[in-house]
Amino acid sequence: MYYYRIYRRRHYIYFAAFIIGLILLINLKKNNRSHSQKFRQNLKRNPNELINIDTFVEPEPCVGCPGENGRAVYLTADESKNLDAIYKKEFFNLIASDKISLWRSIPDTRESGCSSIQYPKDLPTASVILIFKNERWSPVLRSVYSIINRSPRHLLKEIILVDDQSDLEELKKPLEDYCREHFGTIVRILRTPKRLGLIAAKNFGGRYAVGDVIVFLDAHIEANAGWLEPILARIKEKPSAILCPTIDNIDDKTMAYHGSGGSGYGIFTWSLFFTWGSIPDRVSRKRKSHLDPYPSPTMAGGLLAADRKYFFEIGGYDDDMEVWGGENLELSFRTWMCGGSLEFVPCSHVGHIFRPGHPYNMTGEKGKGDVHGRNSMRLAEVWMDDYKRLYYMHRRDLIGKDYGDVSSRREIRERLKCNNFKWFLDNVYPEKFILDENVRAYGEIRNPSASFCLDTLGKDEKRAIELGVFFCQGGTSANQVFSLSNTDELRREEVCCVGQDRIGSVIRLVHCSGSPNQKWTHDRKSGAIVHSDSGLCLDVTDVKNGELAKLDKCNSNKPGQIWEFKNYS
Ligand code: LR7
Ligand code: MN
Repeated sequence: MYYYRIYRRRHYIYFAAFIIGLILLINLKKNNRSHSQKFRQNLKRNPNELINIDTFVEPEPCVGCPGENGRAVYLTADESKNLDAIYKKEFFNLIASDKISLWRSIPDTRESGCSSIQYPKDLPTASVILIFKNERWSPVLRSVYSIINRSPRHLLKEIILVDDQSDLEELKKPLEDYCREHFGTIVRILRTPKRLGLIAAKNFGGRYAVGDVIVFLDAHIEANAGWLEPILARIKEKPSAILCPTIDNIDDKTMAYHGSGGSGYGIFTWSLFFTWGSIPDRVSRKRKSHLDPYPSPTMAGGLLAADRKYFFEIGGYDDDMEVWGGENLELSFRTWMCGGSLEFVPCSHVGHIFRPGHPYNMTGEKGKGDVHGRNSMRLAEVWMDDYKRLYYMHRRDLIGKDYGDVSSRREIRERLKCNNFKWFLDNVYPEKFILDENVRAYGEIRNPSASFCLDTLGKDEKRAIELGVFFCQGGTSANQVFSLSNTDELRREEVCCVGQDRIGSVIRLVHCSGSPNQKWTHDRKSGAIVHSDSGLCLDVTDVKNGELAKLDKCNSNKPGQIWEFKNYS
C-alpha cells in the first residue's frame, strides 16, 4: 500500500515534469522564430537577399542587375509607354524603380577617411521612422532594406513605418504581410487615425518609438554604408545635438544614385523657405577635421536624428502644422534658440529621390491650400519676434489671417528660457542679410517722373536675372524691395546688382560677392544712383513698363535718373 502510494506520487511527478518540459520546448521554439531567425530563413531562400545581420558586410553588387552600384536605369521604348502618365502621378520613374532590386548596391559616397573611423561599440540605439502618404512599393521597401542592410544590427532597435492614410492598396495588407515575413518584428507599421500630414505623422511615429535616438527619414531614400554610426556617436557625445546626414541625390528619372559632392550648409529666406548655402569661413576655421560634424543654421527637414527624450523635451513638432512645410525651420530655430545645436554629418550619407511634385494633395483644412504659408506663420509668430515683419513683407496676403492657437508653443519658449531670434541671427547666422537693418536705405526705389519702381519682374533670382522696372505697387510687391547696404551694395536678400562699364548696358542681379562692380552710391539730394566702378548712372529714360533699367552717363537734368528710396536710415 505504502509503496503503491509512492509509486502513484512518482507517477504524478513524472507527469508534471513531462508537462513542464513540453511547455519549455514549445516556448523555446517560439523564441527561435524571432526576427533574426526569420532573416536567416530569408537568406537561405534567396542568396541574393543581402541581409547579413550578424557580421554586417556590404553586400556584393549583383552582376548585370539594373541599377546596380547606383547606376542609372534606361527604359526601352516599350517599357516607357505609360511613363508620362506615371510621371504625372508619382513624380518619379516608378517603372525604373520597379526594375531595380530592392536591395541594390550603391557607391560609397563618403569622403575617404570616413570608413576607417572607429566608433565606440556601445552607442545609443536607433528607432528609424519613415512616414508615407501614397509612396510606392519599391522605393518604400528599398528604403527599409537599405536601412537594415547598412545598419549594425545591435544599434537598430526598430523601423517604424507610419502610413498617413495612404490611398494605395499595396501599402495596406500586402505591405504588412511582406514586412512580417521578411523583417519580422523589427519593422512595425503604424496607421494614423486620420490624415495627419507629414509633421504630425512624424510626432505620431516618434511617440511610439522606444530607441534611444529617433531618426526621421522620407520613405524614398537609400541609406549608404556606415550612415548610422557617426550620427549615434555624436548624439552620445552631445544629446542636445540634432543631426542631419549628408543628402545624396537619387535621380527621379533614372534612379541613379549620386554623391552630393561638397558640404552643404542650411540657410533660409525671409519668405521662410529652406535653401542651401556654403559654409562660411568662420565655421570652416573652427573645424578640427573636415570629417567632423559641423553646425548649420537650418535643415532641409526630411532626414534627421535626435535623442528621443531631448526631441520631445524641446517640444517635438508642432502638431497643429498641416501637411507639408515650415516644420524644418521651426525645429531649426527652436533647437538653436533653446540651447541645442543643429549639425551636418559629413560621414553619414543617405540618398533621397528629389521629386518635382507630390503624389498626395497639399490642401490642409486650415491653411486652405497654402499650408506652407500658415505653418510658417505659426513659426514666425512663436520664434521670430519682430523679425516676423520680414516674412510678412514677402507675404502681405497673410497679414491678419488666422494661424490657430500657438499658446502651447510659446510655453515651450518660456519653459526652456530660450534665446530670442536676434540672438539666433547674431550667433548662429551672422551672415544673414537683414533687409532693413544696418542699411542706408530700403524699400521701393521709385522714379517719380515715370512712376516706375525697380523690379525683379518676378524672375527666379537663382539665375542671373536682369533688373527691370514696373509700375510702383505701393509696397505690396516683394519684387520691388531693395536695400542699399552699409557696404554700398544695391541688393536684395541674396543677390546684388552688378553693372558694366558700358553706356546703355543692363544691370544683372547675381550672388553678392563684395566685388567692386557690385558697389553703388546714392545721392539723396540729386536722386542719382551711381555705379561706382563705371561712374555711370541708373537710368530709366525711354524705358517702358516691364522693360529693363539701363546705365547711362550721369546727367542731373535727366528725370530718368532721379530715384528715391521708400525709407532712409
Ligand atoms: O501628408 C503627408 N503625409 C506624409 O506622410 C505628406 C507627406 N508625407 C510623407 C511623404 O510620403 C514622404 O515620405 O512625408 C515625407 C516627405 O514628403 P515629400 O517627400 O513629398 O517632401 P519633400 O521631400 O518635398 O520635403 C522636404 O520638406 C518637407 C517640409 O515639410 C519635409 O521636411 C520633408 O521631410 C523634406 N524632405 C527632405 O528634406 C529630403 C531631403 C530634401 C533636400 C534637400
Ligand atoms: Mn522627399
